[in-house]
Amino acid sequence: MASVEALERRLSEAAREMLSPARFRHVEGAVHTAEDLALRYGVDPKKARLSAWLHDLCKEWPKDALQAVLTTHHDVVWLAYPSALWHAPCASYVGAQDYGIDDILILDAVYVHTTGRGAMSKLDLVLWVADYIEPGRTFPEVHLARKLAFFDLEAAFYYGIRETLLDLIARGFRIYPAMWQAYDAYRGKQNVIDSMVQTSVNHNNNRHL
Ligand code: DGI
Ligand code: FE
Ligand code: FE
Repeated sequence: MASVEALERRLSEAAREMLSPARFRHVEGAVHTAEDLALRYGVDPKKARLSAWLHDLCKEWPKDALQAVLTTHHDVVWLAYPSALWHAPCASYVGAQDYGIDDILILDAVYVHTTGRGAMSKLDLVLWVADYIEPGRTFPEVHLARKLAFFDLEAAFYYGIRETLLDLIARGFRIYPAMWQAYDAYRGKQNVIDSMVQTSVNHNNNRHL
């Protein structure tokens, strides 16, 4: 692998070229948040930054280009699921092929950054959660997710995957199997979410005493 600094420069330039300004800002936000989470949880911050620069590189590629990458790598299961998911495995293959990334932790984190999986590495969790809570995200659930993220990373991931699943199910979308596995594997974290919610409720009530 080339020097980390050179690789980071190449990836950030590629992201600037391939992505709309708004999406590029999302990626920059994810890079900073991933680094913060990595430092908090003992993950290599350089790997966190590289995986975040790479994660959405293929997000705006045309469908046929994404399909070609997946077909070349004999990874066609994705094609039966919505094309919104394809950019994640594609960015992983492109990272290896075009940018010489050979670190399996980085490539895997990028591969699973949309769906998650049953057994998430710490870097998988850092990237998934950073993508969900980076400063540009404005959906209502993001506030609790941000509180959880620096307290219990797995709980933050579980909260995010559960909210995303609920939303997708409500809209009738097909669910990629790894996402169900992620939900099952981290369900035990529900109690952390419940106590965080309870703490916030108590805190707000006490303010009015
Ligand atoms: O690329 P980003 O917008 O930063 O975020 P992302 O890669 O996490 O999510 C891309 C979209 O994919 C998002 O709208 C949620 C959706 N998604 C995640 N898992 C599944 C899914 N859509 C379907 N239909 N099925 C899934 O399993
Ligand atoms: Fe993405
Ligand atoms: Fe993203």
